[in-house]
Amino acid sequence: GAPGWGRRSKWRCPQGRRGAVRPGPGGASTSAYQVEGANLSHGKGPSVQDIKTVPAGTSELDVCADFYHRYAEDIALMAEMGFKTFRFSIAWSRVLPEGTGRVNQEGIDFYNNVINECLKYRIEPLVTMFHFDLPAALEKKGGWSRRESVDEFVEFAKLLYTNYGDRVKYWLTINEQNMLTLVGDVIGTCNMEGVTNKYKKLYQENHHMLLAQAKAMKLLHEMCPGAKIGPAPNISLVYPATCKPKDVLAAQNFNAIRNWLYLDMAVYGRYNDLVWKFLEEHDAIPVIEAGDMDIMAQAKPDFIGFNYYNTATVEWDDSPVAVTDSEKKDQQSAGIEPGVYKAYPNPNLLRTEFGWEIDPDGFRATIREMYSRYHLPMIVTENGLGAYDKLTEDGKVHDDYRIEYLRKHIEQIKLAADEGAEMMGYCPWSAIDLVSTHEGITKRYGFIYVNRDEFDMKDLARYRKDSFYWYKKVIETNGEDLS
Ligand code: BGP
Repeated sequence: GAPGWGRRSKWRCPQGRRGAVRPGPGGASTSAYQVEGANLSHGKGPSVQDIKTVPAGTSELDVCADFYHRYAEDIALMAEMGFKTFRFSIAWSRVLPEGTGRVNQEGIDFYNNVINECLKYRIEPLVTMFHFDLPAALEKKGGWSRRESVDEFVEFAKLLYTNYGDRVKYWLTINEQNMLTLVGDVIGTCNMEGVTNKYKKLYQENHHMLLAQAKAMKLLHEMCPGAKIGPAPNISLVYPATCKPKDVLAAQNFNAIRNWLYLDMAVYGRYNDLVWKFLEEHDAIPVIEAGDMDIMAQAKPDFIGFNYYNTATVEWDDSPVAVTDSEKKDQQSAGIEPGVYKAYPNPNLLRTEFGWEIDPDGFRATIREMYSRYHLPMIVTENGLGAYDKLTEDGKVHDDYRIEYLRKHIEQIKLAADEGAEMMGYCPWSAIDLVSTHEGITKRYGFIYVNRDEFDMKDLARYRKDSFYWYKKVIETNGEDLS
């Protein structure tokens, strides 16, 4: 076979730094608003997640997994699994209740405690600065659509580097900025009241986020030499539905809009050409001030963090541009971007209980494509299976389906690493059960079961799932033993 194929897989440690995130599987992820609870107490201001109407049949965010009070117990369990890395996010409105200005010391102390607890076990904290939870006070002023949002994010970043930069060496800027732009309505971050051109609003917000990210990356390098930072988009390769040339063009269109826009900007500081054309056609070119593009060209990520759950498949689309609101709605729910692409259910893939396509080979294809475009070390910041786990009478959770999902995905990263991709690590979603973005806490992802139902908080006790013991062994053997 080709050179490299069939060699014993290895995970490469970028630049061989001392004290770097140790390569290989060995961590997992959470986000503040989904795991912490205590969302309106201990001095925390509301975020956009706390002012949204939660989807029918799903729980509020006041308890979640109660990580705010049980972080020490939870991190001890992560240490028992052998975690090398724990990815968590900082709730902006816990440290800055109004988004800017006044600091909530209790919030600062909470994350100090979380970080110190990780370090006690030699777990490397990998901190996401912003995971879907813009302070509500800023949203009320217009959120990311205002130019001021760039400076507000930089102020927040500076506060984090000042307080935690002595111990946190790995940072992620914005979780799934691409999903905020594409499906903000599902995540609960999208306010379209009175908006006539949604693209104009969304891509202006996007421009501000890109600029804020660039400034935050630059600031970290100035304030904390040696610390590493990267973006954390959700990257999934888009397949053409068939080998019809027009389907390939549609796949290129959606790849650009869904994936490359975000990484081309973060890595090369340039707008993707296909997206630029798309924005022109929709009268949605963002306002770009003098100097913006220079800042974005200068700021460089040290690595790419990315979330991967599944690939996407599209076909060519000839639909006419929708005129009425109901036509627009219909097109949106059918996954149609008129004249650009149309979603296509991939008949070759199995699905989870929640209807998500499962595609381990696509994981490898995605990694290959990213590495050939960007040549930066990569860390998987999310990947995992949401399911209705059941706790047995004797306190067990037999989640063999999750083990199988993770095994198949780890196999593919090992192959990708063997082909040359620099993989820094693997942090699946989620370390512990937490509230899903829109499907409640009964859609579970964790290695650790949290004993509560959607509305009955029970005792919130922690139980080790079968996947807990399995992952412990995977970490111990650095991904060699996946049985
Ligand atoms: C990602 C988000 C996470 C997480 C995960 C699972 O998009 O970054 O916050 O929730 O998806 O999605 P869901 O909770 O919808 O099942």
